[in-house]
Amino acid sequence: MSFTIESARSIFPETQVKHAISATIESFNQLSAEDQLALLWFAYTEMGVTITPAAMGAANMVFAEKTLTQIKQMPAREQTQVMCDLVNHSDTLICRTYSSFGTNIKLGFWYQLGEWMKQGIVAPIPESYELSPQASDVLQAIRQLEGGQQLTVLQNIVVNMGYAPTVNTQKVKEPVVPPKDIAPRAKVSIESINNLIVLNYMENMNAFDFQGAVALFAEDGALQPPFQEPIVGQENILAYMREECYGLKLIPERGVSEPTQGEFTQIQVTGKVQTPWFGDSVGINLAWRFLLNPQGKIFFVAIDVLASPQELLKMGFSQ
Ligand code: EQ3
Repeated sequence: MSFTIESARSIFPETQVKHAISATIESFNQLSAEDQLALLWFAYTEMGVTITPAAMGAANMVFAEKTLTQIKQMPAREQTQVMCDLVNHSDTLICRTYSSFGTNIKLGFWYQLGEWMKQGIVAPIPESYELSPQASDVLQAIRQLEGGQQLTVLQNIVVNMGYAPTVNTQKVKEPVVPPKDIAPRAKVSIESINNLIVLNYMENMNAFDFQGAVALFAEDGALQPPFQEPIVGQENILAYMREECYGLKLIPERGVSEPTQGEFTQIQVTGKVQTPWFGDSVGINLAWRFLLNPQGKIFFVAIDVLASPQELLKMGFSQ
């Protein structure tokens, strides 16, 4: 019996616990726009992590400059309205433009607004703003998440804001960077894993050699990012990587490899990823679940954000 992308999604089922992250995002989405904005402000200022300004360079903010300047020049009430529109997914020009941005530009957009809110250039959240009891519960739930998970919640919320019409959405492309030279590529080693495809995947991703990484996939292979549907086919995976993966640092640590049905091999690796936003100060706990086909190509890889070091232990990995 062979695998389909659908059946591949359930390899190593213990990694896919019903996640505190999805539950928190679901309850966040039930709140009013004002509560959402205020809660994000409180959560963000409490988290105690600082964004490295260099990340703004990686985000290629030039695409968002016009919209940001437009917001900067608005009266305070309109600025608040724009922010509420983004949260409410209203069909406005700014919401449509925002939706066309890649993840990094969206994060940079809010980072800039946040900075301007601190400086009083953009309407701030009033210090005396009282969250509703429901919003306070969601804030409490965010506080209880581990650092990397809190960032994942923030990122997911920010990425889903705006208004995306279902047809004809023109995506703003992130810059395409040439792969680093072979020499400075760092060799990756993973405890208990010597599979070259998996090791090359990590090395190519860290060198931003996305063409090299995609060549390791089967033509109809798939990559499933956290909390998303699988992206199928080499061309789509390449477009995704060029848009979303520049600046990521993959730090795989250990893994298990086992043969499975139809001469496929399943390999689970745990480790961390660092994002350009926080440099090496924050590592997000991750698992990669690879399924290699009989030709040794990646038929499927899912990336899951892990809950906590405890969850790693539950999966049989020691810290
Ligand atoms: C202004 C303020 C504070 C208040 C206002 O009311 C509302 C908002 C939204 C505000 C602003 C909030 C801001 C500035 C939030 C910024 C959040 C940031 C920078 C979050 C960054 C998170 C990054 C994460 C979680 C990155 C995770 C990366 C992963 C999981 C990568 C996985 C991958 C691997 C490892 C692969 O092998 C393949 C590719 C893939 C990408 C899937």
